[in-house]
Amino acid sequence: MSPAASARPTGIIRLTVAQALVRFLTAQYAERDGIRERFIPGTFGIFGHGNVAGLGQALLQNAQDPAEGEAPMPFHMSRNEQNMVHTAVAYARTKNRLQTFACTASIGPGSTNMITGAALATVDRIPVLLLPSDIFATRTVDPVLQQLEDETSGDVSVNDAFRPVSRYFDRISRPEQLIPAALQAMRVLTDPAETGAVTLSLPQDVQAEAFDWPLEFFRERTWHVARPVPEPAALDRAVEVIRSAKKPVLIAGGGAIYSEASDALAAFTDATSIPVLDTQAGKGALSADHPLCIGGVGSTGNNAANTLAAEADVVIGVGTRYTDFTTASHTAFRNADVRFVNLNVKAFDAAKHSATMVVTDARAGLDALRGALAGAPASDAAPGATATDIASATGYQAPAEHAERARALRAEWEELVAPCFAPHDQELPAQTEIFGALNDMMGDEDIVINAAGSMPGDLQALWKARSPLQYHLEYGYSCMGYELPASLGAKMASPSSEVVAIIGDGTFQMAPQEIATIVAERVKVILVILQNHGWSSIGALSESHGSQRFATEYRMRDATSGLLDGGLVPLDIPANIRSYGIEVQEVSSAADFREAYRRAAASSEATAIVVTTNLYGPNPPGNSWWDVPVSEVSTLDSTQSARSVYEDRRSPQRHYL
Ligand SMILES: Cc1ncc(C[n+]2csc(CCOP(=O)(O)OP(=O)(O)O)c2C)c(N)n1
Ligand SMILES: [Mg+2]
Repeated sequence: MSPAASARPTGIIRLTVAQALVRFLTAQYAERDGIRERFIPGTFGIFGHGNVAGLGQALLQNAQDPAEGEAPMPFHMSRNEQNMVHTAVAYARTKNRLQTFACTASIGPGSTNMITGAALATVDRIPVLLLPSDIFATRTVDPVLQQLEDETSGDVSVNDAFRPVSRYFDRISRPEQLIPAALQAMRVLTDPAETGAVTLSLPQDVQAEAFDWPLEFFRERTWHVARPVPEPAALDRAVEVIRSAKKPVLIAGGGAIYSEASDALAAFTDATSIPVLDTQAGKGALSADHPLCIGGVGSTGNNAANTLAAEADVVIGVGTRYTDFTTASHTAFRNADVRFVNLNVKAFDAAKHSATMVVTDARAGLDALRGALAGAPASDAAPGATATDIASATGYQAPAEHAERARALRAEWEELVAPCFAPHDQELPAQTEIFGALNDMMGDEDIVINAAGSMPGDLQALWKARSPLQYHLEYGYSCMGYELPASLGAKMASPSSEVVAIIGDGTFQMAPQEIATIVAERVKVILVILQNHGWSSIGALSESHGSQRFATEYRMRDATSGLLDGGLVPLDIPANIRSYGIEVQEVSSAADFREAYRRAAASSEATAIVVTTNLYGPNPPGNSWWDVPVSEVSTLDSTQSARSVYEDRRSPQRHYL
């Protein structure tokens, strides 16, 4: 140990801010249900002049000459700052938010590259600790390389752009500010209601500045991740609404998964026979094998779930934010008298749609609600209760015909979509055939990752998730480029799972470079790239909205038309992937894909499968809608007719008051 870092008898240690931060982070633990883990077991980063001699030095010192008792802080080099945040998010999500990574970036573009990742984490309610570097606190040398100067305010830097996308933001302008900031950062990261991106902005001079720190700052700390229980009165109100329901549904969102509520949800469903619909984040909370797991609801949902949603008189939302995809842009719930009961750890979400709010951890809330619904309401115990009252006092169950109808609707849907998995009479496979093969071949504890394009819709409609781990769809921010770096994070979090990232060709072009990190880290993932030479999703959207698939295929600028409607752009994705040093299999049929997947699964190294698919699907049939406004006036016939369809489709749109 170097003399500079040795503890003084007075309980003071002299360290730089960066050294102190690293040491602090190595001593933070999160605990839930008696399981306690290092909260930040590693750091991802890219160095530049903003952090190389500050945090970079501190991480080196941690690796080479740690203080007595200081735990290691493994360091991982990334290739792009946005990607490293996505890796951290996927890791944290796979760990049900009980662990995450820190991400350090240089000042200016290195830091602002993390803003998209920060927004994604905050939208998805996933913890990630961001450590962007900032301009000199002393301002002596201003403007430093990459500094944006604000002539009206000396304390503004580009890092202020992190504020609206972070759940907690602090700029450490003096060393001692690190103490309250680091403690608050940990509080927010480990609070299920508040969590998201937490940003500690670190001026490059302050990172390297020394300070006498009280040793107590570095003692091991355990942050208890709360499972708030429902307030009894709120539970009573929820019970009253649910007891009146004749056609109830429950919507499971991501919160049900992060709180590990699957057993509680299955017990609740068994006790009440209330059909369970799911969101992109919540699929798998109840296993697809459960007879009352009806599947995806909303714009990309299935007809069975959407029919039940349309008829529902009571909707119980568990851990859902109710995005427009879940509500089909406020057209999913059509019963005039529909009421909502929302179980959510975050009051903000619990309050949505004028709901009867139950602010609670999903698991604790479902257990409490099941208990409360099983018992007799006080009124029924009153003397003189009728036989019907007494019968209803034996516990709430959805009417038998409702549960029966849910099962029948699900069977009907399964029959309707069966052809999606069968080889089509066309040259190239539909991507749904590939998804069918994957769903068949992947184990329950394997992980499929996707985020954007036409794939999330097809997956939401078709995928059968048999564990809460399996279906990893980032559909809060739906960020193209999440999938590939996310596969690294998910695999690091769950090494025994086969991790498959499904990546559109457009998406691939957003973030291919992280393959280099996957290779360097020797992490085995399977990349499945669906090559359809364009944006199938946006093309279909464009066509259905009167814009004729304008500029949604990757084509050369044509010399005659002057438009991007020439031949296909000769991008060789397999060659591109091979250049990173990994093996690629190229296939163009579902049968060959199965063979390729078997080989990829058997390999001990990361490999890719590039599948050429049909840009035009076909996609699963669906009866739902998504609000994407069409131009109100236009000289184009296609737009005018799309506008009249639009007006018709949005007519059922309503507030739930
Ligand atoms: C970062 C980002 N930019 C833009 C979009 C809008 N967008 C959604 S899907 C899509 C096209 C995706 O293309 P591809 O990955 O090839 O998938 P496909 O639509 O062909 O299935 C675009 C541009 C987005 N979701 N994320
Ligand atoms: Mg594509």
